[in-house]
Amino acid sequence: MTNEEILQRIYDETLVGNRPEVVDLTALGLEGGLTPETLLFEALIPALEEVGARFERGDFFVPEMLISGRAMSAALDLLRPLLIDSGAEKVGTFLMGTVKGDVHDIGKNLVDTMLEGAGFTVIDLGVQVAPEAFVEAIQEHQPDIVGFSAFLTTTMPMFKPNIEAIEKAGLRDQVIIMVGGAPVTQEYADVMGADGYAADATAATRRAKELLKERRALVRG
Ligand code: B1M
Repeated sequence: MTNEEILQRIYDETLVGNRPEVVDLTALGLEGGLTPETLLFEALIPALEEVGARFERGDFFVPEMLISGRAMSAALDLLRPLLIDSGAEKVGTFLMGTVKGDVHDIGKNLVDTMLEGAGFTVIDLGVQVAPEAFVEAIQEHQPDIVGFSAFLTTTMPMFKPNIEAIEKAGLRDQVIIMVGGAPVTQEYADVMGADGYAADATAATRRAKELLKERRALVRG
């Protein structure tokens, strides 16, 4: 099979949620010299975008979305060590979580992976994270940055109560707050009072490093 054919088959099998096949093909692609980035951006992510489009059209339902998501997550497990193994110097601690009411985690996990690859220590609180849980974790881990992911228009308003809870606990000055997720925009992040926003995992890593650099320069005076 050529690499082109492998990518096409990963796309097709992710679309129908054939997890064992997606895992085998991903391994085959890596053996054939495809990079983790190519596998992600040219096969796996486009397949999930198509799943979303079919769901919107009413051609797919929640179970189809679920099995495609599981196939993607299994491939991501295979790619994660390769994306992280960059030997990057430790730059800071990033506390991450998907907001309350939202169970999507694939995109968040990908952001985690890219951050770890760039040298961040990531503490991930998982999905459906309540404002109080973020506050407790900040007190416990003293992260440099706190990141909220939201993937639904109905859950992105949770950024506000999260930020308010952090303010109420007197911790707002201690942390940089970043937000992201498919429906989120820079304008929305600004209105919510976040310090930073990014559209995807690569941009999130870049923005996190920039914000940290700005903060450290400010502290040094
Ligand atoms: Co859901 N879902 N889903 N879903 N799902 C979407 C998000 C949707 C867009 C599909 C659609 O209609 N086209 C739609 C949301 C519409 C909206 O509100 N605008 C939707 C819906 C409606 C729902 C339900 C309500 C369906 C229902 O029950 N009727 C339900 C909600 C459940 C809940 O959370 N309460 C639901 C459930 C599910 C599953 C559980 C079946 C499954 C999730 C599996 C899982 O995550 N473990 C699922 C899936 C798989 C999807 C789609 C198909 C794929 C999501 C994905 O993983 N994308 C999705 C359609 C789509 O995205 N086009 C859809 C790939 C991922 C790499 O991209 O998530 O965008 P993304 O992550 C990016 C960026 O967002 C960014 O970087 C990531 C990596 O590049 N990013 C950050 C993320 N976090 C960041 C944080 C940052 C910065 C950047 O800083 C802190």
